[in-house]
Amino acid sequence: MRRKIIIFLLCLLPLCCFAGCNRAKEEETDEKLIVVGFSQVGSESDWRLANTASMVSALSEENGYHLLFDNAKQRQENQYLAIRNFIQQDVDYIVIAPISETGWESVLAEARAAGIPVILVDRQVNVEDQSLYRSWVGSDFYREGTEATAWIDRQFADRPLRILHLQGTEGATASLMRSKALYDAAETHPSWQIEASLKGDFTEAKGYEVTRDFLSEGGKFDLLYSENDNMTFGAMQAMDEAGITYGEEGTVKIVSFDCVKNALEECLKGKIDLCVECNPLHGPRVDALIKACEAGEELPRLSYVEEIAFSSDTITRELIDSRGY
Ligand code: GZL
Repeated sequence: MRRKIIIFLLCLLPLCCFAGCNRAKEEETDEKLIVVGFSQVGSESDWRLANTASMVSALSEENGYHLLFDNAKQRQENQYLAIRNFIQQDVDYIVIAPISETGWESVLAEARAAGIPVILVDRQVNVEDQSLYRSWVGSDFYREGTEATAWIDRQFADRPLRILHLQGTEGATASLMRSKALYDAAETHPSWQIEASLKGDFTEAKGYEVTRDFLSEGGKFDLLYSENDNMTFGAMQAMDEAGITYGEEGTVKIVSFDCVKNALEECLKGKIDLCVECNPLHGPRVDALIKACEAGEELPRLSYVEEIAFSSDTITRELIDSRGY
């Protein structure tokens, strides 16, 4: 019996070696892949979908990555869970699109204690200890806001102006800064009256609901300042239902942020008067930051993406067709 067992085992030997080599080869191949855990805010807007697509495309196996992706569904506690899971899996890098600025000290300290570099994209985090993350790439949201208020000033100067303000997710840098730009401009334009600042959470559904309720309570406004395109789409539906016209020929002017494709189409139709771009294509920048880190280079603390604005008289079909999102 022993002899048979030995012969049987000898027959298995090449298979084990192959499997072992094969495993070693896989490990060797896997060793070449940089493992990245990415905690994404959610899928609340067209902008977010474009941001996710850019990150997934850049952090691909072809580019040398093994990506672990988590969608937090707009809940910060889900981001905490995902990051701790990435730490347990001992990933090489953690990338976070933080839903809001506060509440990050503990989980970022855990990543640092585990020796895992953290890169932030899009919104920022408000932490004393700057060593809790290596680098951030995103937009200058306050500049986006001043781009919008400068346009409003050119259109209305010091004429009386009633503004309806739709705010994005509470505590998100994009909302905090776009709101601050509006409030600062209203300070220097006494004839501008912010009728209400309503919380739309960057979603179309909420943008519709809060605008519909404002109108049904007799609210009036001459300009909609909406902190993202999806809330704008919701507000447009509420205005349609209330028989309120908007855009170039309408009674209400619309200023919107993001410049997602559907918003630029509405701008081309003259329905949205100003679209302020917020560039979601962070993937290639994060890829470059990680590769620089791998090469032992010092990372820039902040990297701002380039952005512009389009009005209904500057947008063209060619521009829309030429854009990456
Ligand atoms: C901006 C980003 C915002 C977008 C919204 O960088 O944080 O979140 O403006 C998205 O569309 O939901």
